[in-house]
Amino acid sequence: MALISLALRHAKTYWVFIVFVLVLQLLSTMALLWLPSLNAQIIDRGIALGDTDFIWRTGGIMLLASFGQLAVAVAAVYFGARTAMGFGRDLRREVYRKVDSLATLEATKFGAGTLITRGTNDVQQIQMLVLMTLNFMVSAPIMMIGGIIMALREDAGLSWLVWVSVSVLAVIVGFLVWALLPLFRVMQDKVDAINNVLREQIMGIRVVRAFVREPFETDRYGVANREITDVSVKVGNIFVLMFPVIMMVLHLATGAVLWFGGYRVADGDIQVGSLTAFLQYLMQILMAVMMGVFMTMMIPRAVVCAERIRELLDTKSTLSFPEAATLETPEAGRVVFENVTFGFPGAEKPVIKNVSFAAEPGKTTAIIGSTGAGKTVLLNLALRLYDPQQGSITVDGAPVSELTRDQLADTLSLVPQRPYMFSGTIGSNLRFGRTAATDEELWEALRVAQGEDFVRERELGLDEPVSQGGTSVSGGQRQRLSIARALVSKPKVYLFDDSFSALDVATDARLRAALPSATQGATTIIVAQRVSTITDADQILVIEGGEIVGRGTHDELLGSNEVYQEIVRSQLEQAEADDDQERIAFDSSAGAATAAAYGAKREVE
Ligand code: DCP
Ligand code: MG
Repeated sequence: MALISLALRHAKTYWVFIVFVLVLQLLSTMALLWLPSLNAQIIDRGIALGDTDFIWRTGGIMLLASFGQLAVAVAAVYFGARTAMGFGRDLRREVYRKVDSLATLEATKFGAGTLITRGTNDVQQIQMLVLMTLNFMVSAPIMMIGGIIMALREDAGLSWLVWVSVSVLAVIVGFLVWALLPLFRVMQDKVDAINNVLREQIMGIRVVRAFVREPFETDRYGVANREITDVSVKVGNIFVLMFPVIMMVLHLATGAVLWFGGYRVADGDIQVGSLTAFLQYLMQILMAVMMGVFMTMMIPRAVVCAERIRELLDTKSTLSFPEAATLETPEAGRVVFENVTFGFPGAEKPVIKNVSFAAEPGKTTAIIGSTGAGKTVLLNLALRLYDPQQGSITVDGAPVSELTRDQLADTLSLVPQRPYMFSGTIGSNLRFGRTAATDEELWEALRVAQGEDFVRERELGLDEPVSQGGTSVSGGQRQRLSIARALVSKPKVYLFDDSFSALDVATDARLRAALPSATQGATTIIVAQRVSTITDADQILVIEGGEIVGRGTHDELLGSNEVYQEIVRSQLEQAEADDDQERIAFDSSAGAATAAAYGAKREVE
């Protein structure tokens, strides 16, 4: 049913083509049905009576009919193919748009592997079926019914042969198709499985190598591969049966026609020409049955694919974005969280609990907390990767849920914890948020992000190719490029998710010194691991288990907040343990304060 509804929806676009193809197929089939009877006339009238004129005339007509049929058939196939490919393209586009609109949550639920299979292989299966339908849907039934009528006109006495052979063929083939059906469903799932394993392994290849897990991963792939092989072999076995069986029925039918027909010719019931025509019609009928079978064989697989595509298309994105802008795009970028609570679907406890804060334009708001505290989730909520269950998130008073995607993208820019680069060049990646940016602007952003030097060192500079995922640059370089990318897009709100962790302390300091002039009055929210990164922030939020357990400036928190003191102390101890020398370098500005706090904490103990 999914198949029919998908097909009908798209048939609207192509109905002119479809009708045209069907008419062409009709003409072609009628020509094919006409030819054997002309042939019979040549034999029975022309040859039997020695009428050469008649032979020439009828032969000429047959020649014309053949060429006409050829031309019409070619045209039908050509337009049929165009229609089917166009249909495939539309469906692929629809799937792509859907995937694009899915919230991260739903996309993760499906998994990348199956989303890719559905958008490619599944669509292709349906596209194939559409092509076959256009080619055979009209011609097969007409050929069959027309063939039967014509055959009976030639010799009604042999009609039982038609019924017997058609029924035998239909029963056998029907049984085989019935056996194939469940296998096709399994097959498509296995294609998903193998895609998933392969994808994961390519993505995680470094880890696999590092842990020498190749044998294990190879086994995993082996299992998936064997499973798909097993199913394919089963399908293959059935196919292997199918063709000999069909051929056998065809040959038996031919033999029977000649055998029984021979007697009838000998008895003078029919003429030789009629018998020849009858044989040709029977072949056409059985061919039509075979074409029908090919189609029915494709249907089960296409139905499975259609259901899978339907399932995807029917998935309502939990996030809907307004189509047209109803609110002004925020100008200042004041981000306000009010009593925000968020939990992942199915999880017992919320990950963010009752969080309220305001991040002011021109100021830096820092978020610090242990790993798993909910810092990344908090930033993702502002970006609207998820919607909170309770509370509101606004920018300049406008709820983020009422801003269009473009407005959101113009307003907020995220430097993710794990930066991602797209295949292309350094320049194309930096222009991701604003394609119109000039080279000069890119260099300026790189300068601020402390990435200028290493890009200058590259032979091609901004045109240096970057591989998918950014694996051709180092982690720290990727992080700097990602920071530069955010700077290029010039948003009102910058969200840095632990973006300075891969930088050494000195570079970190230089970057933070350069940032304020580059971000020019924008709101900056920084998630950080190192206390030294955020000592001069206007406001620091200490977050623990999804809750804000402290807020204030560095000095305020040092005096009053135990969690913060604990973080500072542990980092200082770490630095001390590393090396006294390094402790001095730990952070020139925060060092004194940190040491003081450490002393204070010691006194308390
Ligand atoms: N979480 C989840 N499902 C996700 C993402 C996160 O269940 N798709 C959970 C795991 C964590 C909690 O949410 O317990 C908070 O995750 P965060 O990514 O927000 O944690 P942090 O960013 O604070 O940690 P880190 O400092 O390690 O980046
Ligand atoms: Mg995080």
